[in-house]
Amino acid sequence: MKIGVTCYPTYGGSGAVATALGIELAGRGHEVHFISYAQPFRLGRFHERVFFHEVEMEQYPLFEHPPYTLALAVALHDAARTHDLDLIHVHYAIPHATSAWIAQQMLGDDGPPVVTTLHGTDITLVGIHPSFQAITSFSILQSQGITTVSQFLKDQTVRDFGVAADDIEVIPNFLDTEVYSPGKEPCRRDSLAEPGEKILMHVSNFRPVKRVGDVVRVFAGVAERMPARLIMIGDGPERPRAVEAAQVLGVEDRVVFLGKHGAVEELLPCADLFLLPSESESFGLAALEAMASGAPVVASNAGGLPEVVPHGEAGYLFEPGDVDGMTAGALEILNDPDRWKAFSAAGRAVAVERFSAELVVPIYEEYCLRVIETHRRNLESRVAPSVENGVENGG
Ligand code: GMT
Repeated sequence: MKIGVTCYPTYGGSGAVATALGIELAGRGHEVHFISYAQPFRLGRFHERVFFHEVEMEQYPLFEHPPYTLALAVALHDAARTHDLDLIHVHYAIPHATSAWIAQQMLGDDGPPVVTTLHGTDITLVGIHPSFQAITSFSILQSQGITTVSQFLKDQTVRDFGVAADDIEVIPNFLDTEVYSPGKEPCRRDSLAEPGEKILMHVSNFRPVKRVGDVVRVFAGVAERMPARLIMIGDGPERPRAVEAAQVLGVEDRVVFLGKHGAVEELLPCADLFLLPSESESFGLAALEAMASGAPVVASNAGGLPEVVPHGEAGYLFEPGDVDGMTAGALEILNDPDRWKAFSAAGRAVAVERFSAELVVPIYEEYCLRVIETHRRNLESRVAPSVENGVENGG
């Protein structure tokens, strides 16, 4: 296949998954063209059969907000024509599914089919907003293939966007379990914490939905009872709130804000516990990365997280905002070495047995091939009757 892939290139799970999938598919012999306004943050090295096309944005004094949706549509159209793409795969519906539909309209019957992978807030938060709902719903329904990263997200999409359940394939997120693995170098505990301190970790883009204030509050509860350090990885609008919470709770000397890191696999193996107390997560890729790295998880019992983190086996899930429950759960795991070992091993096993790239990438591959084939047959059957009619009429 020759696939055009569009995703958000910035720090976030949808861009991470899109990039990993593109690289994996290229490794399986497909040609992959990333099309976005910047190079995806995890597309660092050279990979055979992987190309990057930067969307050109023309500045013009009238454009207070340059129309990225249109510029992307033009870039997708150009890439489809120049590279004879078999498929356009967009990650995150807004505005990518819309741009893909516009490109398809411009290409006419020569255009490739579109697969839209829904990731989370494109459905649960931004997509549902009245200013976006109609166009999001329309654009998703125009796609020839629709996937969601969890059953939870599929149910939300069916409920709120009028998409038939049969038209949505649930394909979970995945990771390279060699890259994310316990004990991986170069993580050194002594570079992150004092000897004897437990290391708690959080990775996110610090948006309100992540409840980073709760991360700090849970940590403060733990730090009252044992020597501990919190490593905060990522950045975003709620960072000042997290800094303030650390100051108010008097733990600022034990909270380290590392900022954004593309290679979190280098840090996660040092975590004794991973915290993800989000308001909602359609999947929770960061929790999966932590589990694969051997860290037990304390997270919210929200969205798709229960599909990823087995409660009572690889971690504990509590209602969003239940800081006391999360603190008690964290202490239970950290105070009991046998439980910690069991949870760590179980999380690793879940990652390997249910979410490894070897298992999930072929599902994506097979699905994309199916969409291409169905689209081709649909086009043929649209052409065929008119040919027959022509013959009939001519006869
Ligand atoms: O939908 C978003 O909020 C953005 C997206 C991202 O790029 O970080 O996050 C979502 O997609 C990830 C990858 O599929 C999931 O692991 C996250 O759970 C999901 N975020 C939310 O649902 C809040």
